[in-house]
Amino acid sequence: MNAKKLKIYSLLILALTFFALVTQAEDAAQTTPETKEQRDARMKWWRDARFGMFIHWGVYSVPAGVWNGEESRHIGEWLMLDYKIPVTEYSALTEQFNPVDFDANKIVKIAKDAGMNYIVITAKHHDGFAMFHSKVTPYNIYDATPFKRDPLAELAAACKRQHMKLGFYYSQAQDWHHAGGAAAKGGHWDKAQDGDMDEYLDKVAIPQVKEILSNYGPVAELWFDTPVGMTKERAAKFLLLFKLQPGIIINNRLDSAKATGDFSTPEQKIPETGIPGKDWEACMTINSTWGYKSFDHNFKSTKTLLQNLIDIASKGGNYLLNVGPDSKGVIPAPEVDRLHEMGAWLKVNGESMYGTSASAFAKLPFKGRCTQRPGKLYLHVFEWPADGKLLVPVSNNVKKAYLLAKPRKSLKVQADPAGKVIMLPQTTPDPIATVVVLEINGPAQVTDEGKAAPQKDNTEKTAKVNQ
Ligand code: JFZ
Repeated sequence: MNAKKLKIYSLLILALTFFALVTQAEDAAQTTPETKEQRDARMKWWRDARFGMFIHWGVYSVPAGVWNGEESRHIGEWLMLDYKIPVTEYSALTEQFNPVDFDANKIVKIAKDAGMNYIVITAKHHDGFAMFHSKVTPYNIYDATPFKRDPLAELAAACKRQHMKLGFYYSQAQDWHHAGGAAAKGGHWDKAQDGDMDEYLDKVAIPQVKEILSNYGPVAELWFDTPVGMTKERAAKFLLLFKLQPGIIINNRLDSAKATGDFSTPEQKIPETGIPGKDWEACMTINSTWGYKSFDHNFKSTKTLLQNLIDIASKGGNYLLNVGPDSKGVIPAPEVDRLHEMGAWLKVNGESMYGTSASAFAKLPFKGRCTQRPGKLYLHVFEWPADGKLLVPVSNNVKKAYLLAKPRKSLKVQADPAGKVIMLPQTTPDPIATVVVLEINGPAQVTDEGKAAPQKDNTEKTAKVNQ
């Protein structure tokens, strides 16, 4: 062997060893389970964030819930399935979809103003229409509409500029446009939809998820949905993509067993006692639809929305509140107004929401909720007590008490066998929720008044039996 050959061989061996080491490291990265500390670090921003904006926006904003002159009673984004609209007929709506008033900076500002800390937008819903410039299929907002812009790219840029976290909703299994996509409730209604689901996943869903994880900067959260037919094997192919976004947070709707993901997704409801030991995010509509419906004016009041947020926070969850931009790309004014009012409350009272943990109490002797952080209890009073006294069921030593809106004015506190009684000002400071802060020493020592209802029912039953 001459010197030149030797050099080539040793270089080759060196290269092979390097390659082997790299692949080994990659395998290890995939298989090593995350430690609790690593998971806590990854989830930190999300747990602190508390409040996010869900955006359901797609070509369904054009018909806006109306088909053949009939007003759909179901959610707007399901119009294609509800009316079994043929694929070509529905696709033709794209010609009318020209959301020229879409302003990503404005939307991010609305979210910021509302006190929201992240945005999750539909990258593709069940109608199969991609709201981004996809190279995978021409059925996307850039190629198939006169708009010729990529709203997700614009939103990603605006989020970066305004320091807002951005996540994407992607309907991975249900797709009523592409062959092989699944359809819930009765299955396909158009031959164009028939095909092999695995082929659909390999050729459409997986490559598109790869696109949204590759081309839009940091992706904070991925929100999968309706995992029809999503076996463990099929879900596993998606899991491989997540290494494109280290730190990404995934909801629990990727596989049909809900075996993967970081958080649970109660929808349109707040679990009675939260979901103990789990991270969760309640997603809710602001009126009665996710996707825009021109005639849905059933907007929840600011009071309901804020009390929902407080209720969720008191149970340790996040609130993902939905807005539905119209076919011009604009969030309807009544929705913006409500978000603005929520933001005004949060500007004063945000300390009682962001980064706090669930209530110290199983029940409260007043109408309201509680959140806490070390050394502080936040009492959210929904109904101002007529006698001006607020009983907080703790036996701790109290450092001070005050309204979060007026931190410099201390309130008097009296000891009581049932806890501590805070003397409130006579007039109701905030008709929606007044936050009273009680600073205490050490963790809350809860009195019976704040513990789960004693077996009152049982006693009554026993009493009856004894009679
Ligand atoms: C899904 C979608 O079908 C709907 O259009 C919307 O995007 C919503 C956020 O999610 O609907 C669901 C999904 C899950 C349940 C109910 C409706 N669920 O688990 O009860």
